[in-house]
Amino acid sequence: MLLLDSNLIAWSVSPKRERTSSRRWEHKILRLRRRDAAHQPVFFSVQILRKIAVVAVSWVASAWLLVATATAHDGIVPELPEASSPIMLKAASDPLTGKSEFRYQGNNTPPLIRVQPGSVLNVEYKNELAAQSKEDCFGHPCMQMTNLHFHGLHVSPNAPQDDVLDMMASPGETLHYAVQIPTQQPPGLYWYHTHSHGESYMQDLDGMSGAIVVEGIERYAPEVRNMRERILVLRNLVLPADAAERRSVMESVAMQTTQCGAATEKPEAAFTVNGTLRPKIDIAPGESQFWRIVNASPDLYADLELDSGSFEVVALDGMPLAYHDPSIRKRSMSHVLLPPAGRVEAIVTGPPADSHAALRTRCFDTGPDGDSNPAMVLADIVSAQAPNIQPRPALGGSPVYATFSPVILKRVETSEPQFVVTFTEDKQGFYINGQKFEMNSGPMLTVDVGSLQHWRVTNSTKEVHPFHIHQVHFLVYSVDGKSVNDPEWVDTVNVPYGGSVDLIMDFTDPIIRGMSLFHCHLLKHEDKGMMMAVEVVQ
Ligand SMILES: [Cu+2]
Repeated sequence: MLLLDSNLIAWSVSPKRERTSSRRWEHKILRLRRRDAAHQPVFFSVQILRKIAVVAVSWVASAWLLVATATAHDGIVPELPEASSPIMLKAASDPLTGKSEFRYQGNNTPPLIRVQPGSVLNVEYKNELAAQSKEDCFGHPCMQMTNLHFHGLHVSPNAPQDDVLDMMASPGETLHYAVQIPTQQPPGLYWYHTHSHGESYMQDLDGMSGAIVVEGIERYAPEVRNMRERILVLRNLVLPADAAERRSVMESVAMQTTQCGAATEKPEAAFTVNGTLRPKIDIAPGESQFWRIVNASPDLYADLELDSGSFEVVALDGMPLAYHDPSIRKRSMSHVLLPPAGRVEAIVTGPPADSHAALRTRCFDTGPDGDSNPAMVLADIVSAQAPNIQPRPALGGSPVYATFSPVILKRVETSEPQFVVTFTEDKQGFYINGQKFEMNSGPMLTVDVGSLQHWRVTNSTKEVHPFHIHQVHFLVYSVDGKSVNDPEWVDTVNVPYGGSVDLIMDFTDPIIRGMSLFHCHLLKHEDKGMMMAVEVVQ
């Protein structure tokens, strides 16, 4: 079981305050909607502006394509700017395209945030988005509200920590986060992204996301200390509307043009890696590198594969494989499925020089009602000189292990589910157990702190949905009623269409008390209602 420090338990907020604050949030929506109604001429001019913006965007896309193509010829994947607490991050609108973006130290590349377990992550997050959005969120101009979610961190769901219900900034407002990273936080790759219900998709698509590394994975996989580390953030490049440009982008990533899986719609996006289309990753023949990959796409699955061999996986969704079982240090995987929000951390070995290897995503079958998710190349692997690596400093202390007794796990697995999540959808929206999330929705259920629970997630639709819950990891031990060979602790899992997954939810951590949200991580579905809250109580 976990060793817990009671000093870390803080920031408890009563459910009553949550609801009051949610109402405050609704007032903000009303205020914004009224503003639209009161200023119809302004709204009209936004429509015109949007048309101008489309022309401008198309021009920018062409210009960008040239840059991207140039990148594909010369470009090694860019390294990301780094940030550590305290961090001043801004949300801003690109004046030309109207797209939302993060700004950090005057740059619009979202930084990689590094945190130490046991430290406080202070982020001042200022909403400087244009008051009137040029972007469309499901038939309305986007509301331009924003906040941050610290995906996967085992931290309090209450303000000023990982709270996406109470903490919401309108343009001009600033949020002050003070996130207490537990000393026993599994070290690994996490990520931050905005979580404003109704516009999460658009903001994430615009690139409002970034990687978080909780330091100390060397405690579980000592060999990675001496390896070159690569942080790779996958995002979408929406395919241009112009047929020739569209074809050009598709060809540049060798995108599959035949139908992939049961989905019949055309592909809508290509993957970028650290903001570039098909960059090169340099590695010396035989060199081992430590790749830490986050799928920050709002809707694409990455079924990652290397031409040159397997991934020696050390961690999934930030969770070292050894964390729950010290006997497992790493696992060799020929391909790794990352649903939107998923992460993998793996050792990759450089292929022989001039072997023309690539990092690819395979075709992923999203189901007859799903979006096209074709195979494509993410990055080329090119030969480099062996680098001179300075080993990273080792963090003091020995690794924390959270091992549950196999007898207890078996008992939970074989019990009837304590809660069943059923995903459904129709033309009006997306539902969990027949309900659509609203900001004033109370919790759908209450669970006790200290419990392990058997949850079943059933997908009654004809497309896949990735299930995610804030603040906790869960063990995926059964898919479509069949036991999984190598059960894994993750925070996001694909639920097959017409199928189900059985999970052991870990609510044992007393830090996590309050309202935890669970939702589909296809963010359009979340925005359209496929989200609910569980209240974790003492
Ligand atoms: Cu979904």
